[in-house]
Amino acid sequence: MQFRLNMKSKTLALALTILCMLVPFSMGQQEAPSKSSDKTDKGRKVQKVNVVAERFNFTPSQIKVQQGTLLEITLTSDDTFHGFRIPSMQINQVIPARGRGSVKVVFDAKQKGSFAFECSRPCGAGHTMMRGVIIVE
Ligand SMILES: [Cu+2]
Repeated sequence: MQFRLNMKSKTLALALTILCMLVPFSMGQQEAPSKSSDKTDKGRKVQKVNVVAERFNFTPSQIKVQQGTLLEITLTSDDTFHGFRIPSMQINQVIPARGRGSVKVVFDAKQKGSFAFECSRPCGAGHTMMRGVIIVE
């Protein structure tokens, strides 16, 4: 009788030991797949900048931003209609003439590098010189 009981409790102890070893292992495995899905804009750093366009420049013409930031550019004109184009990003917006409001462009600074922008609306003799750059570092 005592021998059989001993055997049973030994088996039970062994089973418990195995279970204790398996539980943390399987819990660790369950946590792994949920990591890649947090791609919302919540928690993204946002940087706002006001840029003024006038014949024939943008002020500021150089904007620095940290990689991973959402850059919100509010554009106004100090004279006529201009344009704001970032050729590498398929961004192109009309900047309304002075007194007609502003336009907002959101630039997602995903990659490091220099991203040139330029006026996309013929505005006079110096139109082609009207450009600037966003530097993502
Ligand atoms: Cu122009």
